[in-house]
Amino acid sequence: MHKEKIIRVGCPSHNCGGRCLLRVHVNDGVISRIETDDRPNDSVADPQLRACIRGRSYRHRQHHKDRLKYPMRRTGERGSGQFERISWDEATDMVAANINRIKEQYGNTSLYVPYGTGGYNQMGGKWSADRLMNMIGGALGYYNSYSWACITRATMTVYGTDETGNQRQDWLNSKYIIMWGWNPSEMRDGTNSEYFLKEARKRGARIICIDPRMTMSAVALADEWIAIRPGTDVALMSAMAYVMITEGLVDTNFIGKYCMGYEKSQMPEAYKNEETYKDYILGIKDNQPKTPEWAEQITSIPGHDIIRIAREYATAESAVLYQGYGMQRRAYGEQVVRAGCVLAAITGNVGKSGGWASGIALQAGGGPFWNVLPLLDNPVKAQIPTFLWSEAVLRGPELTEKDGLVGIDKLPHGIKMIWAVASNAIVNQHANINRTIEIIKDTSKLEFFVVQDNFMTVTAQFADLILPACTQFETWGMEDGWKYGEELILQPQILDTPWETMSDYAICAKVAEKLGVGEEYTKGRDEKQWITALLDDYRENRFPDLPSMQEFEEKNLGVYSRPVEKPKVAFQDFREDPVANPLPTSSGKIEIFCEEMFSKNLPDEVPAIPKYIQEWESPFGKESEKHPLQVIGTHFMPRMHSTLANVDWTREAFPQRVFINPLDARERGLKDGQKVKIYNDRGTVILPCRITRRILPGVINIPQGAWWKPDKDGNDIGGSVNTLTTERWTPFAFGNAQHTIMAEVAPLGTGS
Ligand SMILES: Nc1nc2c(c(=O)[nH]1)N[C@H]1C(S)=C(S)[C@@H](COP(=O)(O)OP(=O)(O)OC[C@H]3O[C@@H](n4cnc5c(=O)[nH]c(N)nc54)[C@H](O)[C@@H]3O)O[C@H]1N2
Ligand SMILES: Nc1nc2c(c(=O)[nH]1)N[C@H]1C(S)=C(S)[C@@H](COP(=O)(O)OP(=O)(O)OC[C@H]3O[C@@H](n4cnc5c(=O)[nH]c(N)nc54)[C@H](O)[C@@H]3O)O[C@H]1N2
Ligand SMILES: [Mo]
Repeated sequence: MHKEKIIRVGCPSHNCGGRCLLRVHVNDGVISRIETDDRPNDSVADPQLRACIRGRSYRHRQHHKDRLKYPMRRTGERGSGQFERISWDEATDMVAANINRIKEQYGNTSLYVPYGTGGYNQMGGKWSADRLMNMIGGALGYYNSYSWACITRATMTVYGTDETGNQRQDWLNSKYIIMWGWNPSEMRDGTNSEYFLKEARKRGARIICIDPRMTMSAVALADEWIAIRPGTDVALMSAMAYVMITEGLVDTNFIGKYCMGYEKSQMPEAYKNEETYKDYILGIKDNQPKTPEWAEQITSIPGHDIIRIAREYATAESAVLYQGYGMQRRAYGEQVVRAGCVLAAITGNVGKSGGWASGIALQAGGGPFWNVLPLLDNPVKAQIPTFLWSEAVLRGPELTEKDGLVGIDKLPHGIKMIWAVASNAIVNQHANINRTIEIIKDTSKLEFFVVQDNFMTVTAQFADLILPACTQFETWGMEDGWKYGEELILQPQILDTPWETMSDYAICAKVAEKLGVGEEYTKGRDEKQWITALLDDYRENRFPDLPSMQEFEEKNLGVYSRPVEKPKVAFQDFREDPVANPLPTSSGKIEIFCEEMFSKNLPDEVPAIPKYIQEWESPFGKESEKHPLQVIGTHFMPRMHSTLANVDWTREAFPQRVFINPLDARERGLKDGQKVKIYNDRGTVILPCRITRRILPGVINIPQGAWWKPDKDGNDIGGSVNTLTTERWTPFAFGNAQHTIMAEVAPLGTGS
C-alpha cells in the first residue's frame, strides 16, 4: 500500500517574476496533484504566496515524455539534430578536455558561461558552472542582463543606487498609481504585487495602465487603460512635464532642494550653458515645446487625456509611477527610465510614503537574499555586456570599450567554448535567430558548445554535447523573492533523480573532479548539505529566527517569512536631510542632467537629459513603408520565456498566436484564427492570428518564448518572435532592444 505525501515546496520558478509556495501531492514517485499555499494567513503584512497557472500545471513539465535522459554527443553537423548516447564518464571527460585545451590555446577569456535563467534555486543553474570556472582561472564575464539592462544602468545615473523602491505594502498609502508598461497580472514582479495593488485600490487609489495592449493587468487592476504607441513613452512623459511646468504643478521646493539639472540655476558650473530639462520641455533650444498636441501625434494619445493624467499625477497627494521593463527593452531604453524618474522627482514623490521614485526600484533596505552557492571571484576581469556574446563569438578581438567591453582593452581571441547551463538564450531567446545560427554553426569560431538542460531545446539542437540535468523537484534548492518579498522558500527534493539525469551541481562537481578541483568545489557537501549550511549562515548572520533544516523538514514548513508592518520608504533619510544623507551621485542630488552621458558626446542618441528619440525601426521612418507594423514580444502568462512552452495544458488554453487589431486585420483581409506570415528582412514567422481590440492599431504582439521551428523553407512555424528581432543594442547600457522592430503581416500564400 502506498501512502500519499503532501509536501510544501517552492515553485521551480525559473526566473518567473514570482516566487510561490506549492503543495505537491506525491504518490509512488509521481506527482498527482499540485495545490498552493494553504497557510492560514492573508494579512497585508505577510500574505500567502499563491501560485498561478504556471506552478499549478507544473506536473505536465515534470513528467513530460520528452525529458532528456542521457548525455549525448553530436554525430552529424552542428544543428543537424544527430546525436548518440554516451556515458557520463565520456561526457565529463569531453568537457574537462575542452576546457583545458581552450585555456591553453586561447586563454581563459575564450571560455564562457552565458546568461541563463532556468535554474534559480541557489544551488543549480549557471551559477554552479560559474563556481567551477572561477576555480580554474576564470572565464569571460558579463554584466547587466536581458531583463534590466537599461533600467538598472539608467536608474543609477539618476539616483546613484538601484534601491529606489519602497516596500510594496506602502502602495496602500498611495492615492494614484500609474502602471506604466507594467503587467504584473501576467508576469507578477514579485508574488503578490497584484494583491497589493488591489488592496491599494480598495483604499481609494486610482490606478491607470499605460500600455499598447489592454493587458490582464489593465483589465483586472486598473480604472483606465491608456493605449500608447510603443517606443513613444518619453514623448508622453515630456508632455506631462510640459503641462505641469506651464500650469505650475511641479514641486519647486522639492526640485530646488533635491535635484540637479532641472533649470539653469541648478546646473553644475562646467555645464552652465548646456540645455536643461526645462529648456528641453519648453523648447527653448530646439524650438519645439513638448506640448500635448506634439505628443498626441507621436503617442496617439489624445491631448486632453495627456493633460488630464498630468494633472492627476501631479496633484495627487502621493503617487506611484511604476515602470515595467518591456519599454526599456527597446531602442533608447535608457531615456524612458530616466524620464520616468524625473517625473517622480519634479512632482516631489521621491522619499515619501505613498510616493515612488520610479526606475528599477529594488526595495529599500536590501533583500531579498540573492545569495547563491559561493561563486568566488572571477580571476578574469574582462566583461562584455550580456547581449553582446554573439559579437564576442563572431569578432571578439575587434570589440572595444565602444562595444561595452570592460576590464581589458582587447580580447586576445573570441569566445571559443560556451557552456550553456539552464539557458535557451543562445538561440531562442537571443535576437535575430537566423543570424545567430550562422554565427554559432561556425566551428572555426565556436569550437565547443555544451548545453545542460532538461529538454532538447532550440539551443540544445546546436550543441556538440548535451548534458541532462534533473529538474528542481529532483534535487535540493532554496529560493527568495523576485525583486521584492521577505520570504525564504525551501525546495526539498521530492522525487528521485530519474534515468541518468543529475543536478547541475552534481554535474559540475563531476567535471570539477576531472579538472582536479573536485574536493575544493564540493567541500565534501552534497546539495542538501549546502542548503543546510546556507540556512545556518542566514540564521547566524541575518535572521536569528530562521528555522533550521530539521524544523523545516519536521514541520513541512516550506517557507519562512517576515511580516512587514512598517514598510520601508526609499530615500526617506535623503528627504529628511539631503546634506547629512546625500545620494551616491556626484552632486549628491537627483541628477536630471547626467554628466556621464554628456561626456559620451553622442547627443542624438545619449542626451544628457532624458529626451524622446525616434526609434531606429519606427512607424515614422522609411522602414515603415515596407514593414508598417510595430512588433512587440511580451512575457506570456502560460510560460516563463521558453520554459514551460512545451506544457500541453497551458498550450491548449493559451495557444501561440499573433495578436492584431481588427483595423489592421481588415486591411489585410484576415479572419480570426487564420494562419498568417509575419515577416521582415530578418525572417518569417507563421502563426494563426488572434484579432482583438485589446491591442493598438499598428502594433502586433507575438509573445516571446515559443520554440523556433523552421519549416523546409526556413520559415519559423513555432512562432519565436526572435526570428524577427534585431541584434542592435542600445547606445548607453548596451542592452537588448528586442521589443523594437517592424514587420508586415500577410495571409499565408501571399506577401514577400
Ligand atoms: N508569465 C511570465 N512572467 C514573467 C516572465 C515570463 O516569461 N512569463 N519573465 C520574467 C522576467 S525574466 C522578466 S525580465 C519580466 C519581464 O517583465 P516586463 O519586461 O515588464 O514584461 P513585458 O511583457 O516584456 O513588458 C511589459 C508590458 O510592456 C508593454 N510594452 C511593450 N513596449 C512598450 C512601450 O514601448 N511602452 C509601453 N508603455 N509599454 C510597452 C507590453 O505590452 C507589456 O504589457 O517578467 C518576469 N515574469
Ligand atoms: N524577443 C524577446 N526576447 C527575449 C525577451 C523579450 O522580452 N523579448 N526577454 C529576455 C529576458 S528578460 C530573459 S530573462 C531571457 C530568458 O532567457 P533564458 O534565460 O534562456 O530563459 P528560458 O528560455 O526560460 O530558458 C531556460 C532554460 O533552462 C532550462 N531549465 C529549467 N530548469 C533547469 C534546471 O534546473 N537546470 C538546467 N540545467 N536547466 C533548466 C529550461 O528547460 C530552459 O531551456 O529571454 C530574453 N529574450
Ligand atoms: Mo528577464
